[in-house]
Amino acid sequence: CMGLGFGIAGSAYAEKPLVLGFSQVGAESEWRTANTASIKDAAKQAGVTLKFADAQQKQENQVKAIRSFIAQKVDVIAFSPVVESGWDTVLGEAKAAKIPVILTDRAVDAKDKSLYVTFIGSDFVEEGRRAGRWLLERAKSMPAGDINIVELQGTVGSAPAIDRKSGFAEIIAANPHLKIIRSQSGDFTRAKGKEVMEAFLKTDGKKINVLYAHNDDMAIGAIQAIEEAGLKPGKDILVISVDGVKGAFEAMMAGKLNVTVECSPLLGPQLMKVAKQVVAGETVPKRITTEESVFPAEVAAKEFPNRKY
Ligand code: GZL
Repeated sequence: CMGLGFGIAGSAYAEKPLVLGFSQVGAESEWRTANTASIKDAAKQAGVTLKFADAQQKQENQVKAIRSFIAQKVDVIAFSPVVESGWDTVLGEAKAAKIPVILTDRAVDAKDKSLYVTFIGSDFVEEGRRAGRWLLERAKSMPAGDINIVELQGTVGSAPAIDRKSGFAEIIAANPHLKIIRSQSGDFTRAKGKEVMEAFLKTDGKKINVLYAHNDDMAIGAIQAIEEAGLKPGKDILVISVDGVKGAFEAMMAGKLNVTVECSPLLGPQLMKVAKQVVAGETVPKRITTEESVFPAEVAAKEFPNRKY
């Protein structure tokens, strides 16, 4: 009795593959490209039909993509919101269409928590605290007097930029000599990170002791600017960043970056597992936090062969 989903052995019921609509921020950094690869590979492994849209870091493109997933009646929607706010309307449309939404990587500031089923991602405030704790410790062996810090922020309004800034500031407040003298967004890209660091060097060059960059790509861009200004990154100006991408390990092995705080982009497998649980009507935790560590330059060479992104 083919087609009835049971009967002769071997005609096992072919489960209809789950259809997942994913709206990605863009392709702005090494982290992002690794995150995209993880999601696409995991979908293939899990037999999930993935509809993938790249928003080129524009919120309106993410809203359009989510609306198109709703129109296509996908089983589940997932996305990494480029900024925290402005999602309530479109998430309300997904809820009205009875399509569950999973947040990955970045959070939204929606008051109504029923607009999404769960948020899978890092604790960005803790990442900022880890960067701050490294500097607090390092400051103990630096010359007395003020330690001037310049900060390259991530995309304005994004959860990682807001949270990495606040976590870092919270920790360094313990040492009044640690002063953030300039802070500006480099939009998480190498190009912008270099451009903003050039401006910092022009106005405050010799005074700068430390750079805190919210991601490795901006740090790598800034390292080029520091070298072009005739200074030694990692020595004349300490460089602290976040993500832990291969480029950061290469910079640390070259002595140009002092520490990177890991932020794992490998969220694909967890996303597919949770998407299947959600569609199967299972309850999942409202918040799933990725486990991460900190990699100072001293361990870079040993750790590098283990890196997956
Ligand atoms: C963090 C992620 C950030 C990375 C950047 O989870 O949202 O966006 O730190 C990326 O590299 O561009």
